Amino acid sequence: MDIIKKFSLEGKVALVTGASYGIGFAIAKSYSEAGATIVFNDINQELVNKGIKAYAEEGIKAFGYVCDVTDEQMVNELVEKIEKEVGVIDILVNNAGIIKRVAMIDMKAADFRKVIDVDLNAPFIVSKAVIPAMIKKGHGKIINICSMMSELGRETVSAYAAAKGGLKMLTKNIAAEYGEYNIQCNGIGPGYIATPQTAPLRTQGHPFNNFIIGKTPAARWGTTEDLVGPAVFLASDASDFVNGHVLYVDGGILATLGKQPE
Ligand code: NAP
Ligand code: GCO
Repeated sequence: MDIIKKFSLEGKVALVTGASYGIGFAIAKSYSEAGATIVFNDINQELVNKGIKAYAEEGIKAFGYVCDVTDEQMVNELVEKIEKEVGVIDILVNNAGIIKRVAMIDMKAADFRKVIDVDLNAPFIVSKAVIPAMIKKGHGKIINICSMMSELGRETVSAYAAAKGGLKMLTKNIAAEYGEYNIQCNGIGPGYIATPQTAPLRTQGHPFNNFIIGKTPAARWGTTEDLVGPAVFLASDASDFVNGHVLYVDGGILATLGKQPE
C-alpha cells in the first residue's frame, strides 16, 4: 500500500462527539477531507442544526444527532441509529468535554461530578457502545481527547485534571483489553488551543495569556489546525500498531520547566 493511502479514511464512518465547533469540528472536517463520512452530536437540535450548516459551508454532508453523551440510553440509541442510517462506526473521537474553573475547596461536589461525568464517564459510555460492532467488523479506532491536565495540575481545574488523568488511563485500558480485536485506542493531548473553551484565558491582559505563550516553546497558543494531522494519523491505517499512546500536541509545553524570567 503506498504511504499516502495509509493515511486515507476512505469508506470509514467517523463519530466525533461534541463536534458542532471547536476542536471536534476541526478534526471532523479533516476526517472528511481524508475520505470519511462524518457523524457528530450535540446536546440540542439548535446546535446540531448549527453544526450541520457549518459543515455544509465547508462542502461536507455531515450527519448530526441530538445526544447528551452522559446519558447511556441516549448514547445506545444514537449508536443504533447511526448504524442503521449511516453505517457501523469505524472511528470514534471522544471529544465532547467541559471545564469548570474554580478553587477546589470552593467547588460544589455536584459541579465536580458534572465535569467527571462529561469528560470521563461519557468516553466510557460511548466507547462501550461502539466497541462490540468494531469487534464484529474486525477493526476500530478510538481517539480520546486528553489534555495537558492528563499529566499536570494547576489551580482551579481539579475536576478537569482528575477527569483527563482518568481518561489517559481509560485510553490505556481500552488498548489493553481490545487490542487483540484490531482496535487501537489512543489519546491526543492538546496543549493550549484557541477555542471557545479557552477564550476566557485569552482576553487581552489576562495574566494566563502571556504565561502560556511564555511556557510554550512554540511561543504561541495552538490552533485547531495544529491537531488535525495527528488526529488523521491516529484514525488511519498508518497507526495500526500504535496503541494506548497519548500523543501530546502542545508546542513543547511538557518538554520544558519553562524559561527563567529575564
Ligand atoms: P468547546 O469549544 O467547549 O467544545 C466542547 C464541545 O463539547 C461543544 O460542542 C459542546 O457542546 C460539547 N459538549 C459538552 N458537553 C456535552 C455533552 N454532555 N454531550 C454532548 N456534547 C457536549 O471545547 P474545545 O476547546 O473544542 O475542546 C474539545 C475537547 O478538547 C474537550 O474534551 C476539551 O477538554 C479538550 N481540550 C481542549 C483544549 C483547549 O485548549 N481548547 C486543550 C486540551 C483538551 P455544547 O455547545 O452543547 O456545549
Ligand atoms: C485551563 C485550560 C486547559 C486547556 C487544556 C490544556 O484552564 O488550564 O482550559 O485545561 O483546556 O486542557 O491541555
